[in-house]
Amino acid sequence: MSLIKWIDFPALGDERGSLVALEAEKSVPFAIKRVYYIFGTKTGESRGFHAHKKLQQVAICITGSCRIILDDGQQRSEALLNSPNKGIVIVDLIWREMHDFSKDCILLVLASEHYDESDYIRDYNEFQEILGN
Ligand code: T46
Repeated sequence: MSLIKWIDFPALGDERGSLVALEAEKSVPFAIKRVYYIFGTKTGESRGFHAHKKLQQVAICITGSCRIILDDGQQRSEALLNSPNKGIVIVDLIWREMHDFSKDCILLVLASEHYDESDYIRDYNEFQEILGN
């Protein structure tokens, strides 16, 4: 089964253009404690390569595109993020990698916890050990 779980955010469009609303504990399935965005990623650079012990996130590519790989230690799934109307849910203990950022990519991320470096698992072997694999 794919690890990719999408959330559709309807565009509230009218003749002026589009608007998307992100509501904590409604369309976003947790209370949002932090928002960050990744932009200006250089051509050929990849990001991520870590998992989190306890963090829920929703990532939305509001402009441009990038490819994301999610890995639960048993299987890997991949998705193209290229729509401001679609978010991908990333739960605890999922290894993530982001590749192929377009020049104009802005990746917006909503997070359930404040930034905490001790929550990161940045070594893939340690990730597998934590999972008991
Ligand atoms: C994730 C993926 C999708 C902070 O100081 N505060 C923050 O809230 C964040 C997210 C990062 N930082 C610092 C830590 C590093 O010195 O910013 C620097 C770059 O972070 P990192 O190398 O972790 O960036 P990515 O793109 O590899 O990963 C980020 C998130 O950190 C991570 O939680 O799931 O995006």
